[in-house]
This record gives sequence, C-alpha cells and structure tokens, in this order.
Amino acid sequence: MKSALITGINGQDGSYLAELLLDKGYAVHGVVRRSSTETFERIAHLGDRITLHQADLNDLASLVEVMQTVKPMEVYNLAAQSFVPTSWKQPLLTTDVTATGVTRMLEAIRLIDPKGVRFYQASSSEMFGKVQETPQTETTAFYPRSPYGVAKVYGHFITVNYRESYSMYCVSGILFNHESPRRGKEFVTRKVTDAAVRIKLGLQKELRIGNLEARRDWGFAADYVRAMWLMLQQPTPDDFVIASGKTHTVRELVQTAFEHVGLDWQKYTVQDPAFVRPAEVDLLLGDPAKAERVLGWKPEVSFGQLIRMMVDADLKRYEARS
Ligand code: NDP
Ligand code: GDR
Repeated sequence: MKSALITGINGQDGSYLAELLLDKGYAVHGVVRRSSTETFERIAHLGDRITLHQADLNDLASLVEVMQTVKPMEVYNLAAQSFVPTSWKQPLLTTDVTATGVTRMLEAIRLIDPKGVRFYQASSSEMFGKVQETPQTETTAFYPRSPYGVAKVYGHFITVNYRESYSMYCVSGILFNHESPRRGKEFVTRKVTDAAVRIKLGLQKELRIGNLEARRDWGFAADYVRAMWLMLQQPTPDDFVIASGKTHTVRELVQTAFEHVGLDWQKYTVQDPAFVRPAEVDLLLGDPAKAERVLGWKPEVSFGQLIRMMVDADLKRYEARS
C-alpha cells in the first residue's frame, strides 16, 4: 500500500488532498500542530481513515520522528503561515514556518530516506509579485511583494537545491489562488461569499473590503490538489505552474457573489483602507500549458461556478443553523 504524509492536513488543501489520496488507496498520515482547542473541522469527516501525528514545522526533531514512524513514500509540504497580510505583522514567524520550515522538512527526509521519498513543496504565484511578464510561466522571474512571498521564494529554491544537491525527488508546484467552501474566511473569496449570504439573511449590514481592482487567477482547490499528486507520479522531478489561465478583479468576484443571492453589490460594499496592503500584487495570470502538456492536467471548475458553489455552501451552513 502506498503511504503519504501531508503537513498542513488541517488546512484547505490538506483536506482535499487527503480525500484524493484515500480514494487512490493510500495510507494517509497528517501532521497537526498542538493547539489549546482542537478544531479539525475540515478533516473531521475523514475520521479514523487518516492518522494524525503531532509535529511542528519549527521543530526538526518532531519532523524526524514523524518520518521515522510513518516512513512515507510521498511527502506533501502544505503547512505554512499562508495569509499574506499576517506576514507583515509577523514577518519572522512567517519566515520560520513558510521559509526555513521547508528546509527542516527536507532535512528530516534527507536524514531518514533521501532516495525513497518523493517531496512536494507548495510554492505560490505570490513569488511573481510585481510581475515581470504576463502570463506567468515556470521561467518568469520572481519579484515577491510581501514577507510571505519572499518566504515562498526561499522555500521554492531550497526545494530545487535539494533536488540538485542530493538527487532527491523534490518538486515545487507554483499554484495560483485556489478556493473552495473550505477556504478560511480571512481570504477575499470566502470573506465575500460569506458576507453576501449574511447580508441576504439580515445577519450583517455591509461588506468592508480593500482593493477592488486587484486581479487574480482563481481556481477550485479540489482541481489543484490533483495536480500536486500528478507531479509526484512523473518519471523525473520537475516544477509546474498550476493556474486557470484566466484573471478576474476582486470587483467581479463581489459582483458575482452578490448577484447569486439577488443583491446589488454596490449598495452594500464599503471600501476600507484597513484592508489595503502595504505593497500589492496587482495582476496574476498563470499559463498552465506545461502542466496540461506533461501532466495532462486541466481545471474542471470555472470562476463563476466556483463562486456560486461557495455562496451555495455558505447559504446551506447558515440555513442548517437556523
Ligand atoms: P491553510 O492556511 O488553509 O493551511 C495551512 C496549514 O498549515 C494549516 O493546517 C496550519 O495548521 C498548518 N500550519 C501552520 N503553521 C504550522 C506549523 N508551524 N507547523 C505545522 N503546521 C502548520 O492553507 P491552504 O490549504 O490554502 O494552502 C496550502 C499551502 O499551499 C500553503 O503552504 C500555502 O501557502 C500554499 N498555497 C496556497 C494557495 C491557495 O490559493 N490556497 C496558492 C499557492 C500556495 P492549523 O490548521 O493548525 O492552523
Ligand atoms: P492572496 O489571497 O493574498 O492572493 O493569497 P487573498 O484572498 O487574501 O487576497 C486576494 C486579493 O484580494 C485583495 N483584497 C482583499 N483580500 C483580503 N484577504 N481581504 C479583503 O478585504 C480584501 N480586499 C481586497 C487583496 O489585496 C489581494 O489582492 C492567497 C493565499 O492563499 C496565499 O497563501 C497563496 O500563496 C496565494 O493566494 C496564491
């Protein structure tokens, strides 16, 4: 039986990836960090089909111990401080987890089983930041615009470096924004779909939002975790851009969500400087041609379908509560 270890299993992507790997017959293990209140909402439905191990990306010994116990064939490093605004408030913590945490995970693999393990690193379109060309591809130069983006560039290159230094099977997936009904409410898509539903139900008066002109290449998380798995099934390790190839503004996102509940977004949306970032990434548009050609990967859910799916899921959640 194939076995996989997922760091960040309790996050949005971790939960979808765990489902995918279970469907494929893997023994699925996940790293969770200690918390005073255990909230495993996203993975609770998987019950004892997955095995959880306590460890932290900041603690090398804990990662070595998990590697020794599980002896996985594939490791997916999804754990990170992943919220861009927090990376300005906690830049060093972001560096510890999102940058040097990758080295700790790679070191744990190198010490236990450097030849047997295949490693996936969750790189990000935030590495492109102030974009140097459009659309962005695997060869576009990086110009990160936040401590988070800088940390991901480190994680990306240390992954490439372990591949080149030790001939380890290490890949980096440069994934553009991907969302789902399980997205954290601090991220803009879920913040908007949740607000549209709450306003519709009379639970909230307005949506306070930052930059409406920022453009993102948004896709569905379940489509994107499929690409992660495909990357680890190739004869040779390589890096891939995973994106929809389409870009939309935050304004279009708000409009789409509010339209779906029958509201005029302009009546309820207030621009608030508190949500504007010290440095913005204005435009992201990925070119997934290499992934399509080599991995045979294509996204199945469009932007409109995704936002309507998220609104419907939020509606269902609130209706179930009342
Ligand atoms: P989430 O924020 O939903 O999940 C991140 C996970 O990392 C959480 O489960 C969190 O644990 C865990 N974590 C945080 N700090 C530590 C730590 N010190 N030790 C161990 N675990 C830790 O992110 P997503 O699922 O959205 O993203 C997955 C990965 O992909 C991240 O690395 C992200 O940066 C990257 N990425 C995401 C994209 C997206 O659009 N979603 C696009 C490109 C890259 P806890 O549950 O306890 O909080
Ligand atoms: P991002 O996602 O920073 O791209 O990182 P987020 O959804 O937070 O922001 C997207 C864009 O929306 C604009 N925006 C707002 N964002 C938030 N969160 N809240 C607001 O009120 C708001 N108003 C406007 C932002 O300025 C930005 O331009 C996500 C994360 O998942 C990262 O971990 C991942 O690496 C990248 O996607 C790819």
